[in-house]
Amino acid sequence: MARAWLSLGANIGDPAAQLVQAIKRLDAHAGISVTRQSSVILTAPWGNTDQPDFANMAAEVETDLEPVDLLHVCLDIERDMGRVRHEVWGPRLIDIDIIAYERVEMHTGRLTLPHPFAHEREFVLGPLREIAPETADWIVGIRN
Ligand code: PH2
Ligand code: MG
Ligand code: MG
Repeated sequence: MARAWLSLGANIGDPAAQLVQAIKRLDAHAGISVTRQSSVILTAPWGNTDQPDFANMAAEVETDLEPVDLLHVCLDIERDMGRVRHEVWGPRLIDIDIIAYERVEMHTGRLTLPHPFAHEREFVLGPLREIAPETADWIVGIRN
């Protein structure tokens, strides 16, 4: 079993309900158990600022999936929940990003761990600190 930390975000539809739905779907997967959840916070959009505020949260999972397989489950859940990719950093029904997987450091075309921008995004670090402060510190430490 490995521990991993996810960041979830949504800013169209019913963002808080979509976060709940995404957590349920993650936990329903045979290879994933959601073990901790942060509170949900409302955050101003980062990147493309001309879009609605986001609801963001973090979750800790235990999983027997390898990082890339966990990524595919996250992308499948996004797609099943109706997400259509229009633009980078644009509005979204649901976004599920892997922030860290154990203390794995990797960089491939499909996945960079820890998440390449986590250390500069308070909407990721704030919720993560709530449930896994040592992981948040580790990310900030290796990226600075
Ligand atoms: N996600 C983005 C781009 N900008 N801003 C906030 N506040 N929260 C997000 O989750 C977010 C964002 C791309 O994934
Ligand atoms: Mg994202
Ligand atoms: Mg994403």
